[in-house]
Amino acid sequence: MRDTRPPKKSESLEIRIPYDAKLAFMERCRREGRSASEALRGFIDQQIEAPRPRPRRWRLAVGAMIAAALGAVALPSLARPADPAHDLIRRVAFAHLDADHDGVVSLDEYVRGRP
Ligand SMILES: [Ca+2]
Repeated sequence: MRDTRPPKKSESLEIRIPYDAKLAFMERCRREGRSASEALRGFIDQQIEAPRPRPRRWRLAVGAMIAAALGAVALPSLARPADPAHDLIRRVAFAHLDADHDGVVSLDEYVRGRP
């Protein structure tokens, strides 16, 4: 017989983020009527289920031309697949900058949010 119950939530994950980013994230979760745990579990599930982006050939070609033109080794950084941890950090950093949580970082928010 197949067990159809959802897997037990036995593991925890601790992250360190700026205080303002935590407050902004918690406020957004509150407005959306969900807990921070629910939001983060949803994000993690999306990252696990999402197909990994494949680099397009033209990107590799452009990367190779730039690397050749500059005499640099640009190709490895252009071909690097998206990292879920970096994506989370970018989202938290964006939430930190987007003070009024409208999904857009204005010039004022950008300037105020810079260290
Ligand atoms: Ca904003």
